[in-house]
Amino acid sequence: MATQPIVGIIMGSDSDLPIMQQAADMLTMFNIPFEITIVSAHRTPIRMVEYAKNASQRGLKVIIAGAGGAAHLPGMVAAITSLPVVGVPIKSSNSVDGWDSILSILQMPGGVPVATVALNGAKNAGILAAQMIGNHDAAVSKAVEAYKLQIGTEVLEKVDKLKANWPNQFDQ
Ligand code: RP5
Repeated sequence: MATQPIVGIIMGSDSDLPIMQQAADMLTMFNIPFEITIVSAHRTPIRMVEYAKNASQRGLKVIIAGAGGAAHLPGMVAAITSLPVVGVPIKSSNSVDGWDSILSILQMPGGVPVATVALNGAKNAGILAAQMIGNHDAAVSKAVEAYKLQIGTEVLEKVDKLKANWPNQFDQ
């Protein structure tokens, strides 16, 4: 039996998938059930409205929305649902330099927040969603804590490697 998804990952196009996959990978790592699909603000506007309207009732707790160029999907979804929306700006084929995607998602009017991560920052979107879920789920919270310790340990291992190669250039 499939587990009820609690995070919804949506993107404007299948061309966003290589980036959005990184959010899915993090949720998988934290053992959080999620769904993933394509919802386009411009090409399937009615589907977008329906998705946003029904998301909470279907049991979702967080929505991660990615889009590029004139990236209206995260903001429009946030306008409709009361769930937290994490926005992922994507440097897509129709994006001039990425700033168009960033600003379309970031510069929301007061009252309609979108938690915007870095350009192509779907990995952090997955982690941020996990942290939100972790507020009410001790196992997820522990998994996020363990992950943070692990990335710190990885840095310290790199410090040791550098130190081994440059023994006289290190004072820490
Ligand atoms: C946006 O347009 C999508 O989110 C995607 O980032 C971009 C390009 O879409 P395709 O032309 O590759 O389908 O709406």
